[in-house]
Amino acid sequence: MGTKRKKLTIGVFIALAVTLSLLLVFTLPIATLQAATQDSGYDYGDLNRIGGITTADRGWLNQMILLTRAGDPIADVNMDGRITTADRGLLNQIILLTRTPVSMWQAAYDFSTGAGTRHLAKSKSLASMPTSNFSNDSGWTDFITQNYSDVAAVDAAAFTLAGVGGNMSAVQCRFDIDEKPCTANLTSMDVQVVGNVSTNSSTMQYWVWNFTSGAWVKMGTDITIGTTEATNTKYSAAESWQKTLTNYIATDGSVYVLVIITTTGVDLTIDYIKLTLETGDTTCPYPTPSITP
Ligand SMILES: [Ca+2]
Ligand SMILES: [Ca+2]
Repeated sequence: MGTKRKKLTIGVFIALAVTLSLLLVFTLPIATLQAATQDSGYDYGDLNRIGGITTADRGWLNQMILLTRAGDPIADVNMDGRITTADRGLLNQIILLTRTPVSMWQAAYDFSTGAGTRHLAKSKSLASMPTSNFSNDSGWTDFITQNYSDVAAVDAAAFTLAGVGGNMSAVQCRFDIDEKPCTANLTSMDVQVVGNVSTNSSTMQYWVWNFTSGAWVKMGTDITIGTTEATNTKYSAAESWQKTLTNYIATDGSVYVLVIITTTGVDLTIDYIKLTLETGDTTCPYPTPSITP
């Protein structure tokens, strides 16, 4: 009887171990994957994101057209990569139920899964605006494992580049994206930095490398940043870039983003940094996220 019970116990133990192993095998890779394109849960035109598209959304769209409300890629109802009165025409049709809204899909890239061969971040104190991305520029310091962890999430850990008198503090990232095959159908590219600096009323700028012109292109207007941590996001759809994102996404899926504090001699602290893409193309999303190389 004692042997039987022992066998039973061993059997239960083995079953538990197998179940746990299977759980680990199937859950761990997902948890460590870079985010792939996912349904945002909202349609283009649902500006206030409360589900359903009504005249309240049109009120917000009018404010975005008049630039009295910050632009948002969800307002790009006709998915042409910018926010204009043309979007209002389509929004009216959706409100009148003569047009079916389109789901907005999103892919977010950050360093929550660490770095990759092409998925990298570097920092530098700049004497002047760089004329190339870091693959053709010297003096950039590679992030170490701890630095990637620092900028991986909004939390107590953050990366700080100490200011150097007369120089601009900068961080440059190369994100490795999966959406290259449907670049033509991306409606927006968004850069978000959660961070702060050592001197109030400093100026921060976001730039994205244009592979066609071989130059950095500024995303949006200057951002005023201070010593209190804040979230600052810029959207290409709010900047009239239109659907020219193919200029900013290399054949291998690389996107270079440059964050600069143009006020000199200032410490730059980044708690979190993220690149997000939006699309209405349901063939664009990758059902199975691929591991960032
Ligand atoms: Ca539009
Ligand atoms: Ca952090």
